[in-house]
Amino acid sequence: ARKECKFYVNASVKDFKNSILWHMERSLARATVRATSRDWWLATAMAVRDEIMGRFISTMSRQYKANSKRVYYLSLEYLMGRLTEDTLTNSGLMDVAREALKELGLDFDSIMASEVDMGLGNGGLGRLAACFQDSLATLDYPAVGYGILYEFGLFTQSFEGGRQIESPDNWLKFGSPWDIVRPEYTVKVGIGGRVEGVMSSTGDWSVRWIPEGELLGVPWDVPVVGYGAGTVNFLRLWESRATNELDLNAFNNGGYTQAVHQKAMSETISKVLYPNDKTENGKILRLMQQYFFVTCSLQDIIRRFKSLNGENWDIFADKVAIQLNDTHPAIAVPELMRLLVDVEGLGWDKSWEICTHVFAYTNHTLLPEALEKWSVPFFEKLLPRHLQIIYEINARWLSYVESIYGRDSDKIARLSIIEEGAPKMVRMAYLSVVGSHSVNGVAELHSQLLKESVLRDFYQISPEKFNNKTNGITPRRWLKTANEGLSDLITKTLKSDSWPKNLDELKGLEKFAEDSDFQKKYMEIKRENKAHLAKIVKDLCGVDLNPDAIFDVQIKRLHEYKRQHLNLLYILTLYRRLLHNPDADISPRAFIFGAKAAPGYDLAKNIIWAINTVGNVINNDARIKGKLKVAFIPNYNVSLAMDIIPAADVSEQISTAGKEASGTGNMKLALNGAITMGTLDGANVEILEEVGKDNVFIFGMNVDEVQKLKAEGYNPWNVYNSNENLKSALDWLVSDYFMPGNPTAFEPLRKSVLDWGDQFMVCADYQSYCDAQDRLGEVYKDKARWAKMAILNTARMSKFSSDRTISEYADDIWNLEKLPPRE
Ligand code: 26W
Repeated sequence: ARKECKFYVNASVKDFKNSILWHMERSLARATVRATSRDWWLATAMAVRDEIMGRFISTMSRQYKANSKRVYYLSLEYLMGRLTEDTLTNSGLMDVAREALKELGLDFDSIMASEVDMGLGNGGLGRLAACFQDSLATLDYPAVGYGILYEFGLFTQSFEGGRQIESPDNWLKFGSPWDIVRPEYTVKVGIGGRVEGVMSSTGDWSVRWIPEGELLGVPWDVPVVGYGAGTVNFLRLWESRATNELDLNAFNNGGYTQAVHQKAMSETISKVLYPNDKTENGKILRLMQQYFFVTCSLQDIIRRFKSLNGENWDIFADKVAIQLNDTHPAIAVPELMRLLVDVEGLGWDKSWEICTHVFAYTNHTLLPEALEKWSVPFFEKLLPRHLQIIYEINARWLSYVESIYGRDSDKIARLSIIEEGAPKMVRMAYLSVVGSHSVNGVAELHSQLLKESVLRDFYQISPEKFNNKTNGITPRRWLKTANEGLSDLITKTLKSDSWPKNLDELKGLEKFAEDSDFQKKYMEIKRENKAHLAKIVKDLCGVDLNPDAIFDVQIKRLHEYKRQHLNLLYILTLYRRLLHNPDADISPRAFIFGAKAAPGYDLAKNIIWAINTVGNVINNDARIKGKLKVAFIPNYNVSLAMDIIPAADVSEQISTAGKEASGTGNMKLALNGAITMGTLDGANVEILEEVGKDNVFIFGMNVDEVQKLKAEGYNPWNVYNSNENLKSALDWLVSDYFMPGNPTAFEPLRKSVLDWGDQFMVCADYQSYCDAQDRLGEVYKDKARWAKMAILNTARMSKFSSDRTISEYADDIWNLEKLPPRE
């Protein structure tokens, strides 16, 4: 049965236990009697690390010797979560580690819980990057993920009086056993200054950037162990440091404080992850972060290329593929041009040819406010040479446009990389499209809409660039590690343990969907997971959840387009119904939320406050006999997701159609047997295709209907005035029933869906949503039917393995070969 994993690490429990004890003494200088949970976790992590280092080194030397093409994934975010448990799963050491800790008299789960999440991302985009690293290594693709080693990850969320409070996530305070520093690969980064023309020895004029300041990028590597441990790739995360030269100069001139200040400034660059997951706020430090990690990564790529291939630039694109994770690394296009033209001395045309063969761009959002633009004056100040290069790219691009359409000034203005205005802006998405050979969206619907809306003019000129790569998730973390109970049942039922690497095997569960014995086992595991989550919720929220209630889960960033407030309106409607008739025969429900709001996003914060406040009243209302509960779990992150997802019955995916590019939580939840309550948006459309219409609840307007209603002139007041339940729910929210003495507290929420035009059509979809929720409540009463639906969801999710997604990227975009270890 271990056939698929012939490279699994072999260690005996006895050796592993000794290794933990060895590290406790030699690495941590701790007597076991005094060791804390964290010490035990650290010693365990070090013991695992020892076992995989050999694989890490042999993967690197194998890839080096083969001089194989590599893909370099450039992402400003990696939302990795905890690393130890996942590494245990993938290396095959999970059982050994469990047993070893047990023999030491320790509880595995609580020891593992001592690890702080590596939360270097906001949400979907960062988590996708993490799932992709897992699949790349599992499939034996040569790959490096480049990013920033933020000292502070996404803020920690807590609630005070139901309102969100942010505090810094000092995750690296005590270091991490998974980060390996590589000072020998430190690179220099210029900033500011001016551009100069210089005469070369052959008499040619060339241009040079004379930066005003310089700092250093120091790489930290995080090993990425593939499932089966045949391949161990790595993430290379850059930390910014001040250069010593700079310090010394200022010091000699008597400017000690100035020198220290400079140093602090340089080290600020990698200090903190920006917590906005949609609206770009145009902070110059963020542009500096983008440039910093891009130049470090490109210099590293070029160093590696040259060490193997010298100056044979003709084969650069045969050895290097670079994926741009959204526009955040788009500055890579002019930076690679600068490195090739100014530093390596290649001609413009040749350099441009290389660029467009190497780069590919993934778009993750259609929301106009999330499309990055940087002001030209910023560029002038920070990256004067890059601005010149961007102008040159644009001039050549627009003359090409003109060669197609003639002097159509409207067309030219629409296609220009530079947006006219005061100030002028650089459109990073356009720069990415022009500089890449591939542009992809992240679900079928999203890719289609990209071609029809934001990138329409570009699609008309270069249709061959455009393609779709529907997102995926790694089944190792999101099923095997997160849901052990279900994983064991699957392995026993299929009589195979290779499904984590070959998720299509799950289809084999279909024939058990109506088997009452299997249903019973499947639902028992779900119930155990719910009981486990109920404990966590009790602990974190003080709310008692009944494991027999429907666990209805909405976990994702808080955003108006995701419509957590639509969910709240249904909760209010149900609550009112129960107050009118406390004996109503409804399936008891627990609504569970997890969501962080961007610190500056006032309406999102108002929605959090409203859910907490309404929830508090409901949870303490004895009249409804515990039939309704609301829990908002604070500080939603990857680790909490791993506890919540296996316990979910219902997955809320209720964005306004056309707004959610894909979603990936929808995939994780369905894989774990939660039934989707969703709109026809993003990957929900494809989930419906896979599971069939009987195994999902679809409601609301589709994209065409949304567009049509907008065009006709949508007025939420008309819905409000004609829908008694909606009117009551919205009015109730601003009465003093929920907020005695402060009835206007949730006025912003109410206004957003009435006075301010209801941009996300909450009112328009309200009735359809309530109807679907009521239907779901009825279906849940039929236990066998529900079990069948849940099982079929698990059985039919194999399309959404990130292994499938990564194989498609490798074949269609990167032209990348696997490099497996020899048997
Ligand atoms: C500039 C500020 C900013 C920061 C992050 C703008 C946009 C972003 C991301 C693109 C937001 C994001 O995470 N998008 C999500 O990407 C997921 C992975 O493809 C998709 O599943 C989600 O639908 C999409 O919202």
